Amino acid sequence: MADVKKFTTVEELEADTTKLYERACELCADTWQQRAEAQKNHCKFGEGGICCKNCSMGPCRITPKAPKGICGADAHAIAARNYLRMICAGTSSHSDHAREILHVLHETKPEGPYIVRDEQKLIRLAREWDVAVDNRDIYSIAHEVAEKGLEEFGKSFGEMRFPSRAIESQQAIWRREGIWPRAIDREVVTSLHMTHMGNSADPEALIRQGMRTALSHGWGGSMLGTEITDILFGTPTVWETEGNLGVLENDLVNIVVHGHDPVFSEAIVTAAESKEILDYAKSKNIKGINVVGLCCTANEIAMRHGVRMVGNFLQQENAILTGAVEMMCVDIQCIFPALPQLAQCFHTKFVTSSPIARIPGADYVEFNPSTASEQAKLLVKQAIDNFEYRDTSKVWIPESKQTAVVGYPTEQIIKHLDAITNSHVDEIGSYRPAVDAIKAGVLRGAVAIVGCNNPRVRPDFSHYEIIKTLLKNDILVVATGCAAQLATKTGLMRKEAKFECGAGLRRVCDLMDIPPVLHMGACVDISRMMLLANGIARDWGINLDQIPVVGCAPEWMSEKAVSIANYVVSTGLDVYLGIEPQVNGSSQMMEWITEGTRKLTGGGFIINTDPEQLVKNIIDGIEAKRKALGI
Ligand code: BF8
Ligand code: SF4
Repeated sequence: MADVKKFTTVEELEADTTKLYERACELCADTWQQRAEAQKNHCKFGEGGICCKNCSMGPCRITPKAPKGICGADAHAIAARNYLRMICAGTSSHSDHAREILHVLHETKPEGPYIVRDEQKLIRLAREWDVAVDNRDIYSIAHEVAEKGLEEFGKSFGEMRFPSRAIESQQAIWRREGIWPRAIDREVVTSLHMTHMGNSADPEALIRQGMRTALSHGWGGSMLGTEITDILFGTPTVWETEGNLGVLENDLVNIVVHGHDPVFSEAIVTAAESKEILDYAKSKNIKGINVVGLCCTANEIAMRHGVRMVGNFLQQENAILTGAVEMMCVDIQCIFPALPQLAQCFHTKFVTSSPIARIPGADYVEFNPSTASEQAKLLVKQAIDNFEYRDTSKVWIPESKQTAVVGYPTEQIIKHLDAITNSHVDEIGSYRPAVDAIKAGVLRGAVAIVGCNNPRVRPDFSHYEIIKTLLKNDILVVATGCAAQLATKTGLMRKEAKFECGAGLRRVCDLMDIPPVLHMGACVDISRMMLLANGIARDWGINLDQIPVVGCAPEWMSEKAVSIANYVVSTGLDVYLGIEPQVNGSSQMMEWITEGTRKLTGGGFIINTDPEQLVKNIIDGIEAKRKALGI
């Protein structure tokens, strides 16, 4: 049993990964480490964003000798178009996820399998959207809200609703700059149209459309995903849980749920707890079923059920390599296509469930919300049946795990703030005590640490170093996604992590009874962070670009991250990146992403691939904002 008093260092995490990697080599399994080595001489055109294959006259690659594509597009046009396409893919991923969830809300009924769990939130949203609520059945309200939500994707006229949740000064900026999104699908389609051969070649126009598309994600698709998930499965609350590979159990049936869509993972969790399944397990002499989460699915079910988190993105193969996983069930996004083949080295069953993520070699069980319970029970039974095929000679589960306190959506943060001041609580609540703490300097500011891990840099190292340094400097951290999981598995999400903090932050943790790294959920929940920042600016009475609150994605890798970073800067907040976006083949695009957007909304990127320097940049940035406010 690991000593939970101490933190788990990145070196200790790496020792487990190395041991599992060596076992993979012995078993002839193919892993990301080998593939990253084989891919290490990355294409410079790709890195710079200056390869265009938008038509079959190309591909055209920009060099000093060939500064233009056949059509005449230069490096700036090509890099900007490629960048906008990345934003589209990111926006589409989270938004399509939300669309699926809205359809589930539309199918809710009192007898289930999916029901309305947070009626208050549903009513609040219905009122916000002018849906009648008085003397009405809750499911009838839910279905109309779902329809209204689905309209946000493709409405023919008008514009999106959630941006009007922002403070007025921010809304005015979006209006002034012409980037208030109209509808999610419309912004994505417009972007793809603009980037088709023979259309936009002006980086400014492409960047502005990127911001508008990204806003349809952050203040649209993502926010819908979060709100509707809360309505369906409950708004998260505080849970004690555990994280890292050590949550796999030697004597239990281990099921890993991996991906993002909680509609699937919730059904598996519920099935594994049902009497029918527990009786079935007993009949097979099985001691119990251990469902654990991986990637963002882990965040979703940890903060609603306390389900333990086995790891983040680059640990997905490690989980299988323990040899102790009976079944890995995946839904959508961030799933390595390498997994089915790896699973074949063991007894592990690998199940895909979504037509969005079809992977050769997997068992495909298309998940249908109307038959969710039966399907989930069948899968859990298959995992139980598979236990007897576990080859104990191939099993090695690292011991390392840490406890963590998770589940701090804005509602929970407000509750903790209210508890200290006994302040007036209206429906929205107030961040006033947090604002006062920042003004007084007890807290210097807050940083949202988000995103993936990435073999381009030492995985997890930047997250760990940056979070620890911020805490020492009295800067509160809020975290989502794989960054949140790093905090979980190292122990930084325990309340005891206050001993890593400066005196001011430690006092805040004591007063509020919180850990210094607040778990806000999955990446889709970065929308919660937007509302948090918005609430702070509102209660402070200043603009969003003035508050000492910033975002940081030290090890990002996905197109979702590109889009997220863009909606955050479009919301006026700076974003600190540890990985350079693929536009450096264009000086104009580098200027646009670092300085250009700042002139439009007040937010921009600060890029530094050295984590030690990056955290210095963050602290300097926060102190500069404080100075500008005269505090
Ligand atoms: O959406 S942090 S690796 S798991 S992309 Fe993926 Fe990145 Fe993890 Fe969640 Ni977010
Ligand atoms: Fe080349 Fe222009 Fe075609 Fe791109 S759109 S491949 S730059 S000709």
